[in-house]
Amino acid sequence: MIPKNHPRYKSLVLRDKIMKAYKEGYLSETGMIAHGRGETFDYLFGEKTTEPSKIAIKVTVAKLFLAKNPVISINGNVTALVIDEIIQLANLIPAKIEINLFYRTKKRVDIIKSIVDKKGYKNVLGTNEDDSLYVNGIESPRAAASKNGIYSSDLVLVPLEDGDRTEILVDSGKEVIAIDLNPLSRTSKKANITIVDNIIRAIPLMIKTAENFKNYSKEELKDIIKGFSNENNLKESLKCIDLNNI
Ligand code: PTJ
Repeated sequence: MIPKNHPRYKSLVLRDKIMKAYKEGYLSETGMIAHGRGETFDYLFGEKTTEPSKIAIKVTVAKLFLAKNPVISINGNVTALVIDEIIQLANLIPAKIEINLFYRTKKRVDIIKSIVDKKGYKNVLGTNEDDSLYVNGIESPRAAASKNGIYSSDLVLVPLEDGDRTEILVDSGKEVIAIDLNPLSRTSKKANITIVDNIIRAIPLMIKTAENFKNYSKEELKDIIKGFSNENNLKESLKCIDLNNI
């Protein structure tokens, strides 16, 4: 039981969710390490959504509405921390949800599928190996994707993705949007758009933004996207790490 008056209460609650997900068998061992790395960067950003991230979120939501077949990719960490919000966002856009695991095992896929099913979302993709095709014809588990989901998508939202897979997806001509607290990661640099923020804040803000943008015309959405540069946005994100304020 975490005492509510603990100064790091929110952070401890997240750790608890990560630990429980590991014990339930759907979060990978390295998912715990990844969470720790995320925590470090979150500290450096003052545990708040920065101005560059707010811009990246607006551009992302506009792109999600403009995409023909947008897919949100989920893994162990995403399921443990924000599965309700992911389902809400997917329904709002609408976008598909695909289970896409770096350390893929049938057991982990089945547990995540049953969690998503129990939430009332019935069409989660990426659960059936036979339905998988290889992006760009690269016969590696890194390139496996479901036929009606990531394989045929024009836009993939990847909260917490590995660099190799991001590269494969970008090289196949898909628009790749990452959420990654590390602005220096290969994923952050390779993605077309990177939201440098904690998924626990980024996804709820995306939902709010989607509610605001849902009646916008295509022209209005295109205006929001104009002039965005991921390279510049990452540089601006790095400037938000102000060591003098720590
Ligand atoms: O469930 P699986 O098998 O797909 O595995 C998932 C992990 C995350 C273990 C796998 O994709 C992996 O190894 O990822 P990396 O290469 O460690 O990258 C994870 C990135 O996510 C790191 O740059 C972290 O800083 C960042 N990160 C961690 N927690 C969060 C985060 N970014 C946003 N929000 C977080 N809560």
